[in-house]
Amino acid sequence: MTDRKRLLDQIERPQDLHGLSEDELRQVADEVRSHIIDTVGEIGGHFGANLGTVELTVALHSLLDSPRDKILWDVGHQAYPHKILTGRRDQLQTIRQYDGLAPFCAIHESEHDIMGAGHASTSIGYAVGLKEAMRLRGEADAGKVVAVIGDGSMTGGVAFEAISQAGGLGTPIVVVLNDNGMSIAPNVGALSRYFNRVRLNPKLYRTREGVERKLTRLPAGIGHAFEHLGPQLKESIKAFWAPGLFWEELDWAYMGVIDGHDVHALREALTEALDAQRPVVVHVATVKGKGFEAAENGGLEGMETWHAAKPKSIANGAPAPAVALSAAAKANPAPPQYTKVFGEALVREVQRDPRIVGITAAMNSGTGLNILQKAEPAHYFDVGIAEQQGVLFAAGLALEGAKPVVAVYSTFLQRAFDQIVHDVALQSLNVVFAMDRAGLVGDDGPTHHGVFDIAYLRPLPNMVLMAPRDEAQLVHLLHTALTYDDGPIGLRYPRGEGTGAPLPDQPQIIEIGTGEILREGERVAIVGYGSGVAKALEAADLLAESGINATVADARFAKPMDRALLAQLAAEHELLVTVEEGVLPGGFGTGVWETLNDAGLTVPRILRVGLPDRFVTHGKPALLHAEVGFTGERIAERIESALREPRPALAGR
Ligand SMILES: Cc1ncc(C[n+]2csc(CCOP(=O)(O)OP(=O)(O)O)c2C)c(N)n1
Repeated sequence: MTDRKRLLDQIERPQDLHGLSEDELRQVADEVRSHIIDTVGEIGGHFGANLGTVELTVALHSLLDSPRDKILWDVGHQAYPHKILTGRRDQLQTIRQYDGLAPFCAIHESEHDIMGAGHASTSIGYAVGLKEAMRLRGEADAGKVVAVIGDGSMTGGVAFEAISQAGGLGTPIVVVLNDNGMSIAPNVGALSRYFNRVRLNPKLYRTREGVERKLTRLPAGIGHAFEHLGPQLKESIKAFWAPGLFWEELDWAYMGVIDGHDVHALREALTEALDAQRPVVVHVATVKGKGFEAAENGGLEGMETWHAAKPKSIANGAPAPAVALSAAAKANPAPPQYTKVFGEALVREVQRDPRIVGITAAMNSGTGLNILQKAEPAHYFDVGIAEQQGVLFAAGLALEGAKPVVAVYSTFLQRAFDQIVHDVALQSLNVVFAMDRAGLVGDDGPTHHGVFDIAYLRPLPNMVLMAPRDEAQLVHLLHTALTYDDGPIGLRYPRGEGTGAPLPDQPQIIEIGTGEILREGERVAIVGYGSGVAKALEAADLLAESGINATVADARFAKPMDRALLAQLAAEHELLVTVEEGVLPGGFGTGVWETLNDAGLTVPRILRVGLPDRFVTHGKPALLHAEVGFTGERIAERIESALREPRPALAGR
C-alpha cells in the first residue's frame, strides 16, 4: 500500500466517498484499518470492534449524506472509522486523552455524531425518535436513519422496547445488526445462540448471493412434517429457510446474512434496506479484530484480549513484544487491582457459604467475576448487557434464600435504578451490589465515571452503604456484607490498584454503621469515605508540614452513618471536612451534615470535598483529579484557608 497514493488523506468529509469506485472504497477501508491499528496500537483504546466496522462504515458513508442522514453508533466504541471519515482522521491520535477526541460519539464534538453514547443498547430508541420527529413535522424524507448495534448490545432489553415500538408504528428506519458473536467476552443467552445459528450457517451466504434477500416464511403445509424432525435438523432448516422469522413476526423486514467485510455486498443490501419504507434489520456478520492476526485468528480469547489495546501494545501491525520488568519493578510489585482482590475474595466467600452467587452483566473480566467463573462455575452468572435483569435475577435468587452479589460498574448500575428501589430495597432483600469503578474512571470519560451511586442509593430505605479505604478493607467489607442478612448493601470501590495494604488471612466482620479514627489531632477533623480516606491522609500529611495536626477518620459507611463518631468529631473540632469521590449534591458530605443537624448537634463549619455538580471530561485520572481539586494538596490548601478565615467555608469548589 505504501507506493499507492493514500486516498484517505483526501477524505475530509463523508461526501468525499461518494464519487469513488468500489475498488477505491475498498482501498479507503484498508487505509482506515491501518490507521486504526497504528494509532490505537500506540496510544491504546477500543480496538477489535473498530476493525470489525471498517467496511460497514465506508459502505454506509458512501451511500448516505451525513449529517442529513443519520448514523447512530450503539455504545460508540466501534465508531473510530466513523470519526476518521467525518473530519477527525488526524485527531484520532488524541482520542480518550485529556482535551482530545471523546472516547465514544459525542454530540458536542461533531455534527456527524448524532447521539451521545457510551452505555449500550440505546441507538434503536433514538432512531425511532428521530424518524418519528421527522414524520411529525411532515418531513418524513428529511433524512435516512440508521442504527448500528452489536449482537452484545442487542441483549439489552431497552433495544427490544425500541424494536417493539418501531415495529408497531412501522417507523422506516434501518437497524444494522453488527454480529460478531462477541460482547466484550463471548456473547451469552438464547438470543446470542439464535444469532449464532443464523450467522454460522454458511449456506445463507451462498444461496442469497445476488438474489432477493428478503425473507420468505416456511412454505405452508410443511409445518406438520417439520414438527417431527430431530431438533438439530429442525434448527438447520429453520436457519436456512427463515433466519429472520423472529424479526418478521415483529413486523420488521429482515435481510441477511451479509458479509460485513464485503463492501459490494454491504452496499447492495444497504441500498435495498434504505429504500424500504418500513423498519428493516440488516444482519451483518463481522469479525472482531478483522485484519489484525492476533485477534482475528486468536479464537474467542484473542477477540476478547483485543477488545481494547493497551498503549504501545502494537508495533508494525503486530502485538509488541512484552517489555521485561526492571529489577526495581520486580522487587516492588505494584499492589493488586481492587477488581482482582474482589474476585478472589468472592471465591473464598462462595467456598465458605455455598448460597453465595456472583452475577455480571457482560463484564466478566472487568468485574473480576472471571475468577469466580473459573473457580466455581456453578456460582457464576452472566446475564448479558442487561443490568436490570441482573438485579431482578438477584431479587429472585434472594427470595429463595441465595445470597447474590451483583458485580457491576457503578455507572452501569444506574440503568437498574428502579429494580434497586422497587424490587430489592422495598422488599428488603439480601442483595449485595459490588460497585467497581466507583469514582472518576479516567479515559472512558463522563459516560463511565462512577460518581452518582452514593447520591442515588443513599435516600433508599433499608440500604446499607459501605466503601473500603484500601484492598484489605475491601476483603473485610465484602465478608461483612455477605454475613449480613437484613437487607441490601451497596459496596463501592475504585478502579485501579489498591494502596498496598497487606491482605488479611481471615476476613473480619465490621460492625455496620461504624467508622474508625485513624489519626488524632485538633482543630480540624477530616472524614474520608472510600477512596476519600487516602486523600484525607495525604492532606493531613501536608498540613502537618505547616504545623496543623489534623484528625483523620474513615467513615466506612455512608449509611447508616456513625452518629456517635460524628458527634465526637463535631464537638472536638472547629472544622469538619468530608472527602468523597462522588458528586457533592446528595452525597456523603451532605449525609454528614444531615446527620449532625438532625441529631440536634452543634454543627461546626463543614467543608465538603468531592466532585462538582457538572459532568467531568475524560483523561488520565491524575489530570481529572487535579481539575476538580480532588488531591491532597488542594484539600490541604482549602483547609488552611478555611482555618484562617473566620467566615464559614463554602461547599463545593
Ligand atoms: C449498559 C452497558 N453495560 C455494559 C457496557 C460495557 N460494554 C461496552 S462494549 C460492550 C460489548 C458490546 O458488544 P457488542 O455490542 O456486540 O459490540 P462489539 O464490541 O462486539 O462490536 C460492553 C458490555 C456498556 N457500554 N453499557
